[in-house]
Amino acid sequence: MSAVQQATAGNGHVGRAMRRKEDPRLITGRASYVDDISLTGQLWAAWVRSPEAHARIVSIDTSAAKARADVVAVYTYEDLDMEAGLPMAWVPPGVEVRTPDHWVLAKGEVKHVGDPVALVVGKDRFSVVDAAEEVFVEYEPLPVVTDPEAALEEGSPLVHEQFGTNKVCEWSLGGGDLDAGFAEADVIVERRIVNHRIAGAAIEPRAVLAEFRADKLTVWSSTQVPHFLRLFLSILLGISEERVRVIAPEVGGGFGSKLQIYAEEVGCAWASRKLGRPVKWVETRTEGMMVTHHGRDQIDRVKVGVKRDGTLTAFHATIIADIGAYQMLLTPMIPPLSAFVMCGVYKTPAVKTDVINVMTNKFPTDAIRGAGRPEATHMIEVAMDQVAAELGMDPLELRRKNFIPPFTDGHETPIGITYDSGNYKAALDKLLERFDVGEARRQAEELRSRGIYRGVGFCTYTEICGNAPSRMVGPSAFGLQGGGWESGTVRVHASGTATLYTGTSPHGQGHETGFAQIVADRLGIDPSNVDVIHGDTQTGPFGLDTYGSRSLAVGGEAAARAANKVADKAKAIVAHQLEADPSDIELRDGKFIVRGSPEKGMTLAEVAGAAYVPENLPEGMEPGLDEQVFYDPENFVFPFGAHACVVDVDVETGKVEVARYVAVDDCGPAINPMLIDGQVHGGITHALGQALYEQVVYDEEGQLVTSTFVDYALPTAAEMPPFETDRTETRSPVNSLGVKGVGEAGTIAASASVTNAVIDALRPLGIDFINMPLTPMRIWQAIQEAKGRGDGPRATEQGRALDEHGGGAAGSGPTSPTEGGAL
Ligand code: MCN
Repeated sequence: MSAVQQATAGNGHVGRAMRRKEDPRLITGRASYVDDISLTGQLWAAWVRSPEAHARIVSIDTSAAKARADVVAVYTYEDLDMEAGLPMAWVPPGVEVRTPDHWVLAKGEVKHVGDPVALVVGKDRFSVVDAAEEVFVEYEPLPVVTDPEAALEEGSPLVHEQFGTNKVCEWSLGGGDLDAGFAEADVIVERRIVNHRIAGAAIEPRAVLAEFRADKLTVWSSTQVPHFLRLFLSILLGISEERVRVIAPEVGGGFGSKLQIYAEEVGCAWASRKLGRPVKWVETRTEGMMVTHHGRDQIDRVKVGVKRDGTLTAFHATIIADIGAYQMLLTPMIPPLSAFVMCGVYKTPAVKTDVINVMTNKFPTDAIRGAGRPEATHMIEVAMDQVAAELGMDPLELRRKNFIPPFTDGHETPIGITYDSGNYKAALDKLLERFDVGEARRQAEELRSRGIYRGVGFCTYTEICGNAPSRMVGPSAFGLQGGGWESGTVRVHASGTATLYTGTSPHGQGHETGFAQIVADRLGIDPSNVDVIHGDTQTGPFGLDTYGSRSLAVGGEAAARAANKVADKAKAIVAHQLEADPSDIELRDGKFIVRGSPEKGMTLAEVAGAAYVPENLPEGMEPGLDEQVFYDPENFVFPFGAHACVVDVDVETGKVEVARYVAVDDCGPAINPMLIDGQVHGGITHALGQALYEQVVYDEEGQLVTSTFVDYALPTAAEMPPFETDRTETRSPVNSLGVKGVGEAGTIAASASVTNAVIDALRPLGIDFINMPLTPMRIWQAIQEAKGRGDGPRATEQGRALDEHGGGAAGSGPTSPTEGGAL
């Protein structure tokens, strides 16, 4: 029986748009976040943070703070008895990565605004903050560098003097003959594409509560990676791993920003052991903007070679990544992740990515939703529209001409990455069934005659997720100091209900529902009778947590395999009890039956009864109904899709409104279409937020300008258009579920489609290219500059090529105060 048949044979829960099991407690306020937990004798932590972006610490006077009755202790670097600083987990073979020490409290110098200088622990949440203000630090300011290109220049201020350079490392991945590809090209298009710095901005701020009691450390943290955190707490604090327990209770979003080992987590655990009392810290929003890792921040140069007929011949991307002042868990590894999908969905014969990681006096970057793939897709897909305009070709025609033809069992790209399965044409065809591009273009023309500048943009993408095959990412291959497997344990209780322990750690994705559907179908029970336990290192086996849209393709598959093992044992028990052959037992309508005799069968409850009251089990069979699987995939999975965006640009104010957004994504067979829709909605919102509103801005002195949600313009539901979503379903050959990830897909596709739409709207005004963020100010300035050049409204080549195409309805968007960078 195939995996699909097996999945549906139970009760057909897989594929159903079931409502999320976790939602009732979340929406009725009964869920428990870290800040909801308090312990007897609990103390509070506050951090004294550097107001300077780069300075030598001349002196720290803690006496006034220590003298306060409400303060229990004040610590500086000298008090820390830790052998090592915060971890960085990427050591690529053959590449030197300059990695500075990154202590929990600054040692001698501060390197960015917010660098922690002292830790104050006291009795009360608020007075400890007052006490932190009574720690007096004298700084000797040092020269600051915030521009990554300037940081690479000879004579630039150095973030870490000892390296003699701000360059962290150079890393490349390519394949095919790039020189020949460009020599063969009739047209070469080059663009400097800025992918600006953004924040994760989860609604629940980070929080940690640490308790060291009876030689055991328990840490509650708002983290995506409880298993990693336990390992590193054990290493950094020298506490044997079995005596460290990390619990990620309810986590209110992470978007990559909680895939980290933070100073505050290690510092609170350390202080709790030192003081013998629980220590708690809850981030303020300003701290969140300042010292929770950022993402993107790249200057990308793309060079595309193409023949006059639209055949791509070569693609070269050079990434200058501003990774900030230190290297956190995966910081220098994120820009290289772009390289894995730099071929996009196209047959381009020669593709190369060169990455230069650069340090500046800003907070470090690391994984934010998509982590490298939104940047790559933005480069490729914005460049495709630029190429189309240069050739006077319909951008969709250009894409179709270069699509990799459909494949079901592997396509090797010139860079040596093998995509699992793909049908890019089918996704685009489905998009165009829902989105009448001719009509959209006609409407745009008509609106333009009334002074409304409407643009239509597309993105066809693939991405890489489901990380990861350990042999492909591990220490001797890509250099990640870890594996990519996942664990799943299915425990059937005596009454016939089940618990799944998963090593993934969801923080909004809905695993409790989707994973329950998978297990339920394999055991013939209802998903409401499958409890999914996650985020507690003590309850289940070691796991590798949630990020990189890996959970379903790796953790869901582990759960499925564990449930299959339970089902196999159940079948053996049923066969024995009913005197049939195990191969004749099948699961149908919630019962393990003898094939052809539906009246002869046992429910899971009956099987569990037999397994736990083992007077009649097959010879040699152990009692119990409990199975565990560690699953390491053979390959990554490569979701894909096609998105269309319609925008209206107000040329008087520069404000962009997204009028329509249509997304067709392919993440293999849906486990739960409602979960997928939620993920796609959130993902698109994330990218529209980056493209139109959000930007982390530092001034030239390295001061953070955007430290609140007043300055950092996070979109709300009110700014988003109604999303129209659809799917194609192309099975992945990698796992038995056939599934691919979807948690980041929307974010990966949407910044390019909206940028292309805005450029399409602005072309008649003489603007052929503009970088994100597409804020009113930036667009207005571009329009004024075009006017200054004397570029009046005009029909572009691209406009003419698309004359037969057309539009949608109107939406809305906020103005954003954030600006920065040149066009
Ligand atoms: N799914 C499905 N059928 C498929 C594919 C996926 O039903 N064929 C469901 C899965 O069962 C799961 C959800 O879609 O419930 C996402 O699955 P997957 O793509 O495996 O992604 P992960 O669960 O690993 O989530 C990680 C991903 C990342 S990397 C970021 S960042 C992100 C995201 O998910 N952060 C989020 N989605 C988020 N959603 C919320 N609410 N909050 C965040 O912080």
